[in-house]
Amino acid sequence: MKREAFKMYLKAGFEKEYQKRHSEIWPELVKLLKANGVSDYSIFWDKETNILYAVQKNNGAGSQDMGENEIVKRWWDYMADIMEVNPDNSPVSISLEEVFYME
Ligand code: RM4
Repeated sequence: MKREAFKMYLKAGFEKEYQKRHSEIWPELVKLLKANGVSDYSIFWDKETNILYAVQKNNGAGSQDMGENEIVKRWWDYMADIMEVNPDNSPVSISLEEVFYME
C-alpha cells in the first residue's frame, strides 16, 4: 500500500463550491477510484494560497490510466470551471514527496 500526495490549484473564491461538489461526488467515480486501489483519500484546502493538497493510499490494483477513463474525464470537465486545469481539463497537479510518516 503506497501513500501518495499531490497538490492542485483552486480558483479564488470557489472553496464552498468545490466542497459542495465533492460532498455530492458521483458514486460511479467513487466506485472507480476504489476499484483502482485508491482509499483513504482526503483533499485539504490552503486558504492562503488556494492550493489543494490531496493525500491518498493506493494498493496498486489500478489496471488503467485513470486519466483515460470516461468517468474521470467527465468529472474533470465538470470541475474545470473552478480549478486550474491543463488544455484537456485535467487538473494541474504536482506530485509531493513524503518526508515524514507516523503510523
Ligand atoms: C478533485 C480532482 C481529482 C479527483 C478528485 C475526486 O477535484 O478532480 O482528479 O480525483 O476531485
